[in-house]
Amino acid sequence: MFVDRVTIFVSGGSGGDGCLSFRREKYAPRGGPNGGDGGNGGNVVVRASEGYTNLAHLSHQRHWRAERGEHGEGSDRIGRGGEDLVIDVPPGTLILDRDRGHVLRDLKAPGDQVIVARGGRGGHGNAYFKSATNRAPHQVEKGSAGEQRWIVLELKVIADVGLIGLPNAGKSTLLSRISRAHPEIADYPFTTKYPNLGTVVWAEPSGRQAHPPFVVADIPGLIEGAHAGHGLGHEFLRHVERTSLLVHLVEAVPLDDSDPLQNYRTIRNELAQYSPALAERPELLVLTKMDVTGAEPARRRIERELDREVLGISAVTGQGIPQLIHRIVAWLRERPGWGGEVPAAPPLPARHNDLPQGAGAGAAGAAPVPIAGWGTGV
Ligand SMILES: Nc1nc2c(ncn2[C@@H]2O[C@H](COP(=O)(O)OP(=O)(O)OP(=O)(O)O)[C@@H](O)[C@H]2O)c(=O)[nH]1
Ligand SMILES: [Mg+2]
Repeated sequence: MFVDRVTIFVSGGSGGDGCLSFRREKYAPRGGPNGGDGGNGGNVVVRASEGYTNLAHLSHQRHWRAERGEHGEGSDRIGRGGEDLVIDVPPGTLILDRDRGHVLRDLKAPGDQVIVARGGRGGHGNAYFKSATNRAPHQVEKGSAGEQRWIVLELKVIADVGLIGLPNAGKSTLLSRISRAHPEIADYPFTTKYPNLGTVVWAEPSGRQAHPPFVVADIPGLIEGAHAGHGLGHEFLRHVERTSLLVHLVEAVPLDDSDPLQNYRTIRNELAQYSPALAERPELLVLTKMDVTGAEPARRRIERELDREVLGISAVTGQGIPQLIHRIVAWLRERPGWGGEVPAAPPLPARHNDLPQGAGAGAAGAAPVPIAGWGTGV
């Protein structure tokens, strides 16, 4: 099960009560006050941790309460503080206050953490209230209650590149070719039901790594009306909100005879309706399944009509995939804090029959041809 949004109730542990006590010793009949303070209650802490990919482990428990502080005791013994309760979540989880609606923290990197409910303070025991004028105080404090609130945990995966497109465009297939991710792939719409992440590491034939790894997110296919909740797409569009580059995959020769250019525009329209900021994100336009007859003329036509670069790939033959990764790396490298070298662009095959053996029209399902020099996804 993949869960990317949960609402939970968190409460800090209450503080322990202060103690009312007087020293009673054989030779000190009127011993002074010695009631200790109560311990502080534990905090509820949410922490980003690498071992988690979604929030499913939180979906079965609504209430999360940290340990209470122990009460103070006689002989000036202070109550033990309550332990913090730590809730682990995947990096990329936003923590919101449900009722006030504001973001408490965006836990981006592993180890980031935030206290979502503070424990209550321990109350003072009567020893604390002793003074020159009041040598035998009977005053004690109760521990205060811990903070309580409803919080919403919302995962927005952290990836450099987001794959978008209609169902069946070939998004998951591409991810499986360039990384070690194993998304489900099939020729029916909405095969992908939740986001998959894959790490891409490009290695030259010499084994030299030409750029830092980058993370690609594959989300369920979008359809017309996705921004209004149709299909699965809307729910998952937020998972590409944090990416810095969109790779928009369009089937070159759609099985249902639809027009690829129109299909492209449908998704662009959905993006704009969902979020203008997302619609302005840089985008590479890539036609898929270039091994199918008629794909290259379709690519050229769209390139002409849109007057922009349109890449073409085939996950079956490997055609165009090195060039696509080269373009992604070149783009990411422009971003501050991302310092990889751009690998030399592999040459484009001049003609279709330059493709490796086994490539052919409509070869869906055929064993993919290895892509020379491209390796090691994670
Ligand atoms: N001929 C050919 N078929 C391909 C290629 N890439 C993917 N396919 C086929 O297209 C179908 C859909 O591929 P997926 O990768 O599942 O498509 P998707 O975009 O992830 O689809 P959803 O998860 O439903 O949104 C599968 O049957 C793939 O085998 C390609 O390059 N050439
Ligand atoms: Mg898929």
